[in-house]
Amino acid sequence: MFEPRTCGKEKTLFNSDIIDEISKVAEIASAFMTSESNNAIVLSGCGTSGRLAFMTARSFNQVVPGQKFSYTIAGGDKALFTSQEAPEDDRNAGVQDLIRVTGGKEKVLFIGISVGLSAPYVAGQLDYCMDKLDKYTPVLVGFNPVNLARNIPIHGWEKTFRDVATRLEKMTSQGKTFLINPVVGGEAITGSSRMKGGSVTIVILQTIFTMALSASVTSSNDSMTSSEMCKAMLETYQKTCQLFYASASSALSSMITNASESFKQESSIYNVGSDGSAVMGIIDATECPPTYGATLDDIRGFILGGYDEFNNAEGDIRCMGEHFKIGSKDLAELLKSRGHKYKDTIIVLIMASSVNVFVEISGLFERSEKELALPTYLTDVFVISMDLSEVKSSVASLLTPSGIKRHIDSLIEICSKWIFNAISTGAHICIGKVLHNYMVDLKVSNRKLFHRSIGIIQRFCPTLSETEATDYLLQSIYGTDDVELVKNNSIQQHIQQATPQDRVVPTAIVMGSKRCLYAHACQLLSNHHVIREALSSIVTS
Ligand code: F1P
Repeated sequence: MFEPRTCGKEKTLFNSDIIDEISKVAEIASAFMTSESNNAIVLSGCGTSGRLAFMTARSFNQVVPGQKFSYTIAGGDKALFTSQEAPEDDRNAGVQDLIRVTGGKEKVLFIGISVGLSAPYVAGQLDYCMDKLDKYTPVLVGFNPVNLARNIPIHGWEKTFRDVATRLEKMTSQGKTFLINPVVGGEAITGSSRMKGGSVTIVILQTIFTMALSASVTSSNDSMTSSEMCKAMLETYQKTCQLFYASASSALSSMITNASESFKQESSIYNVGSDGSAVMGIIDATECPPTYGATLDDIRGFILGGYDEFNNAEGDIRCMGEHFKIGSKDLAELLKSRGHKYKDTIIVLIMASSVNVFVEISGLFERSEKELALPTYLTDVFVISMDLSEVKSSVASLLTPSGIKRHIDSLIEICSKWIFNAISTGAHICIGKVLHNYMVDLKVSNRKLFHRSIGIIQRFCPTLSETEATDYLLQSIYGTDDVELVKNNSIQQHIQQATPQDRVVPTAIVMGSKRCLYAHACQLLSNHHVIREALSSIVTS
């Protein structure tokens, strides 16, 4: 994540060109944040990237007057709690959402985030902004070189993401747009861009706006350029990351064990916290269904204060269903309604001090009549003690007091992300959802995931051509042995059919490796509860 300045010929986060680009965007953001005119800063993305756009807009609206920040996320606020992968493919929806939030604004700083440089929703928005540079200043944040941006057709459009990124790269060289695309290295779980990709997204966004918040200090500080300040800020994340893993590893491993025990006993994990840490817990829970084929009940997130604290654009949307209830009171109700057979893990993040102590409490608990309020039923207490005072003093002279506070909050939020991500990832690995670092039981719920699934099938069935792997995927999606019946359906139809289904990719892998019929593959898989064991034994036997 925080690699040296170059990786091969690619630029990493600490490369001076990347630092300069972040600094330039921070200067523009600062002008937007202090201007009295009717302008806006809009952050946008799909899935995790959209949720982090929301999170950043939420945090900075708390400290910057005038509610300057807004966000768009494919699928709307529903996507903050339940994965809405299909709207990611809709570049028109992206444009319409952008027009809606920027109507009546004079100038807009638009930051489009797509970790893999792939989301059509964001591509549409960036292209629209590039056509209207008198109003919009577009910035693309992602973690691929432009030549590796997605080059697959976007439904109903003649451009691909790569075309849009190439156009933006050209305009960036003319100083009209901005491109922040360091290479951050492969994800530990292939394709799980919520991990490193998500973390570096936060690092970049928070650095931009915290620097902007403190621009008055930079301009009065003759001894330091804004690029030097940016580098110093990035180093505080690097240092925090080192401190975090040095202090948290053993506690994390116990928490992962607790959480996986819950899963093994068909029980759930509940992430709870306050403010930004709680938002991280909710985001973490939301990502598990598309990443691991988890159910919406397997992991859920809750925030103290519910929607009043969450501050999303559409407000209280609990009327959409059970999984949109996010308050700690909702959790208390839920726990009351669950029977004694459940062995849920509740992870409550509590900050003992905002600067140097970071406490985590988790409990694999047994229920009793008294267990109605947090945190009486917590059983295991894990203390992760980190001294951030050195980190704080390294930025003390660079930031305003509100900048320092925001920066420390941001460091705590990123540590919260690492805790929640480690537990949910670790627990899913323990129950066999990952094979050779591939999340083999993913949902085939949008174009990107459709193409990724074909790659995963080929990875485990190396003798299959791309066409054969696609055929097996289609047979699995439609539950048929006659691919000719479904081959001519559109990718959109394939995705619609696949989205509600379980074990689509594992079934296709078994069919491909055994060259067997659909029913036989299902029967072979049904003999195993754990996908990793099933595939290891079936595919290698
Ligand atoms: C957006 C995203 C991911 C999600 C899944 C589907 O990716 O929603 O957040 O985990 O891979 O795509 P990106 O546009 O940020 O690359």
